[in-house]
Amino acid sequence: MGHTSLEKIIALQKKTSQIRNLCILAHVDHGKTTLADCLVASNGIISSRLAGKLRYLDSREDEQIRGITMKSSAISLHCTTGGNDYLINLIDSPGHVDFSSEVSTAVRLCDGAIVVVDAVEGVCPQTQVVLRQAWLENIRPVLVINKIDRLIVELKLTSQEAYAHLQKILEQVNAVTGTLFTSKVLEERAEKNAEAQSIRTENDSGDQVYDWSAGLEETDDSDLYFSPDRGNVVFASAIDGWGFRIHQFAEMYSQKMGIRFWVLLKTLWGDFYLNAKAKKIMKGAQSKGKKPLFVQLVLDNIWSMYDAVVTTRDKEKVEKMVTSLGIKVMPRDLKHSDPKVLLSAICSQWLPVSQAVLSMVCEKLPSPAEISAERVEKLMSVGARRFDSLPEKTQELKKAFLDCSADETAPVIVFVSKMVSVDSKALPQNKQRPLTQEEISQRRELARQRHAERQAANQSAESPGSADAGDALCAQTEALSVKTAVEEENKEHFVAFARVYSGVVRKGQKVFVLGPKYDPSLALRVLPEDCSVADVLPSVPHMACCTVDSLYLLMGRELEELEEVPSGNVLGIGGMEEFILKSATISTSPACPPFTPLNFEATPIVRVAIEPKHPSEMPKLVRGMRLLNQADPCAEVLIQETGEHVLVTAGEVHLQRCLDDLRERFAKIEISASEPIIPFRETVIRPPKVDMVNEDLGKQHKVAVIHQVKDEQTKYHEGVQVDSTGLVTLTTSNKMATVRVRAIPLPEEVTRLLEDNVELIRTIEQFSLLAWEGKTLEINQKILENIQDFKVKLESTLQGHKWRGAVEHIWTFGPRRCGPNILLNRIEGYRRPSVWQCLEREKEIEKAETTAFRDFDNSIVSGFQLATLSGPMCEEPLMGVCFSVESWDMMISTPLTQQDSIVEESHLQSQIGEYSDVHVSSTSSNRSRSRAETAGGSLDCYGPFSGQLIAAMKETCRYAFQAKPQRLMAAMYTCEIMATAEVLGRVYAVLSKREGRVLQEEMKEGTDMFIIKAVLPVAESFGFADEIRKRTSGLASPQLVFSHWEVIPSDPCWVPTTEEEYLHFGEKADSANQALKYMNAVRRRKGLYVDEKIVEHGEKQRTLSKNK
Ligand SMILES: Nc1nc2c(ncn2[C@@H]2O[C@H](COP(=O)(O)OP(=O)(O)OP(=O)(O)O)[C@@H](O)[C@H]2O)c(=O)[nH]1
Ligand SMILES: [Mg+2]
Repeated sequence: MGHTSLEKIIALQKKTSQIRNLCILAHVDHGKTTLADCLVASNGIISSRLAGKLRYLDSREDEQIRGITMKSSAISLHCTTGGNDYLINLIDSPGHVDFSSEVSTAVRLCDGAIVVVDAVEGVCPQTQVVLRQAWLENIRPVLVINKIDRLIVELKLTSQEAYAHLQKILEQVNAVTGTLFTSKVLEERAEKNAEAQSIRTENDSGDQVYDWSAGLEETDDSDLYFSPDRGNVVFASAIDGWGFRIHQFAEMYSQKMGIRFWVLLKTLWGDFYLNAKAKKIMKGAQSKGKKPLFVQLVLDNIWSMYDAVVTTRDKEKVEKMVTSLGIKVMPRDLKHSDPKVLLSAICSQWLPVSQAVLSMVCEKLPSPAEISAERVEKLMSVGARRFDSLPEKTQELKKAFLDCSADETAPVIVFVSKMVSVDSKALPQNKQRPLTQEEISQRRELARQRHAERQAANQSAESPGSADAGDALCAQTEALSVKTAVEEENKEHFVAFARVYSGVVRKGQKVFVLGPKYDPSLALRVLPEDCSVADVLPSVPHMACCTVDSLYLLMGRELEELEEVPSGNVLGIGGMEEFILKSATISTSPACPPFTPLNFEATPIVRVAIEPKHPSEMPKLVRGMRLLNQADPCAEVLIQETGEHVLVTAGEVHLQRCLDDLRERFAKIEISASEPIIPFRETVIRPPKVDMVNEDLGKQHKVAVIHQVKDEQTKYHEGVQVDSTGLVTLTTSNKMATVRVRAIPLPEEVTRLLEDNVELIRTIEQFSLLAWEGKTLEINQKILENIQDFKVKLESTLQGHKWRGAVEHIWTFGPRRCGPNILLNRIEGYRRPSVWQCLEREKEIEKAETTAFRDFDNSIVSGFQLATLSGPMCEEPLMGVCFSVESWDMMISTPLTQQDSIVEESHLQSQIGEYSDVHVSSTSSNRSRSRAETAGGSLDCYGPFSGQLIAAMKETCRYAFQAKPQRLMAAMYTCEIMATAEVLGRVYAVLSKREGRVLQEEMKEGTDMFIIKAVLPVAESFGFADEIRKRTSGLASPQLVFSHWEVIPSDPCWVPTTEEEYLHFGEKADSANQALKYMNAVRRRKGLYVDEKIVEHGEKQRTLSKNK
């Protein structure tokens, strides 16, 4: 097929029903980019001989060198199937975990996905992740089982074995989708049941039995599963250029054998065989030991082709096959020394993979116009907000989404999922276009004229001097223009990677750019009714007006300029870098809500501090980092309090790419990056029952430890008391308030629960904060149920005497009001609105008690937030700690007795002198007095009272923390390593050297591979993948995914105390203490005091042997 013209694509862009927006998703290295190559080659953009070798969409140099994709890139293709023309907007995504955020940005813009699975490796961790991502975005997947050639050439399976193997893979993939589907149906079912129950409970008190499976039976799942007879599975070998659906074979054999097409289609995949005598298709191939139809009619053909071409290289047989298939093969391919060349020359004509995949895509994936109402609501309702709580005008836009109309009147809605930085050279306006025939002849004419003039001038040879001067002038102006061109080139250009959901975007059009935090209800209140972008408008937070500079068609490595793009298409928008940081919504209507944030699967966890080699280049670095932040969906750039510039990335490979980008593209300076900064968490645990040599610890010993703590503490602060149970009492500097706090370790399940529900906690806290101001937040019913669920789970895990009623008494969570630590209100008599008040909407929300305590409630919360943000061990955040406030007293002054009044200034009188302790349960008159006077207290020499309270609370928490056995927690990765039996030992050696722990080892069915699941501390992970690859000669390559935090068992503050411990560890106990090592490393990095002895013995060193 020839190169598709731009005009053709522009024409197709207008036919919404003939557009398919799709992405290719898979585990790393399963052949996405190779498959994309085949599809690209079908449009004549690259030669079909190079398809699979070029990896055209991997346009970055490092992508080519490393052989992995690092960013998603789009290309528009044209295809014809079933007599219709289609426009395919294809996005190739990376499979490496470090770049999974790029997958999220791609999936958002699509309606369908091609999921590629390697026929040998089967379903891998990332395959599951991408299937889940596709599911979460409500896009429809189709399956390509790739690399089938490996089954023949590498594993040397027979066609029958291969069939069994393929069946297993299909089952695995369907099992993953099945789990996603059932969990969703059950959820919906539960929702319905809950509604029904609330109605029923009013008139019926009998026991209800709910049939949970009922939902599954009712719901139609036929579209969901992959099955060759439904036409959503392609079997392929992208590298050899072939691929097919069973449709193709069914068609072929129905003509050949005279069996009806649909009968063949239903029986080609499955337990059916051909009874040659009876000329019938029968069931039960397996039990009767017959060859299934799929093996006989499909696989055997392919197997014998490979056998003839690759294995036996039987020329005659090949020629026979070629003629029987009616294919033309060039003589140079026939003679080529590499049989693979001949093979792909034959196969790509016999069963072209591009045709199989493209026809499946056009048939099975929805067009943009078929967007479901459910997906629209999901895209429009941000976080916890209920769709029907959005302003009316916003809800009306749902129709525009569903219509997907390209009418003049339709509002423009565009979503930008990421910003791509492009070289200015790649922009179409700066590119040299191939000249048309006319232009070429024009230029030739001009050159001829010029030449003739010059010759005429030379001949007359009047004044050679003046001609020189003219030349010099020319050279000068040329140099000038070159300079400006260079400057222009250095400027970084960003193109927004986007999709139009409604309306038509035009060049020069004015639009609103809405940031992710934009609130349409707020804007609609501020803006005049029916305003448009062209009007002069008051400023609204997170909204900007701008003009669309340029529109591009994304063509892999190239961009083509467009004048307008109608609804349903993927496009690039230029000139938005000033307005959009990473993602945004563009619309002509201010009622448009920002789209829900992208689902990012990867947690950025690897941090490094960055410095320019030459300090004077700091401004360039700052600018470079800003650009990097904009260009990468997942990288984070921070400036720490210490002034360090910190880059946070998803993993080692991602880090490397970001550093390369900074060096070569964004900052263009030499930079040096620190060793990765490894995050830790600090926690407390229950007092251990045994000591380091596994001896039982007596009570006495524990007391000794606590006394030790107490001794240390009294050195730091005079107002601190620690009792033997770890209850810390601290009084503010002005002696006006005293708090008593105890730190309690949270059970592990609770910590996990808190971590998993960060979003819910955020919503809960947001509700409480708004309620404090007297406002309410409309929360989605489903989220309310989740909150209720979360509460019930917390109650069931916080069991036992110590935790009685704890859930009701939760004051807040921290740090940042959503972390995995809890502040408990155990103050007798102090009642504050519960954090769960969002659940008690129907009941009247308790009126907040207006007392002094209420006024300073916030200070206690802030103190707790600060304490949990950085712990006393090495200023890392806390995790899994509960701070229980046992009492909180505020002292107020009573009028001074005469004999004590020596103070001149009257307003000071109220603060110095006799204080009486007013407990919380004091009378109301006392309370009001305390309010007035504590407010007066803000004038004392210790600074504002609320500030003192914050500091006091923070210190109390820190001491309370230190009064318990403290531990560090390390971040852990999980990894799955696939390795053959020979290299298994080496993989284990590397794992154990790096303190990894193997969780599971199993044999992959049908292969000789082992899958090892292991956990590994992040701190030990740098260089791990490389080391494994080296030690196993590249046979195993792990991917590391952040999984959880784990307590490091050794105590960093441990010193030997018992006799046995002295015996075992020696007086200094300087044998390796992993936790201490980590802690000191962090402290050193942060410039904190490190308790290390540099000189152990002051006396002069003796050389023992000589002195003897
Ligand atoms: N034997 C065989 N190898 C293949 C096939 N398709 C791709 N490969 C090889 O698999 C490797 C990975 O291919 P890519 O296309 O880069 O894989 P990818 O899925 O794009 O990888 P990422 O983008 O990094 O996730 C390359 O070495 C390809 O040559 C196939 O059908 N058969
Ligand atoms: Mg790739």
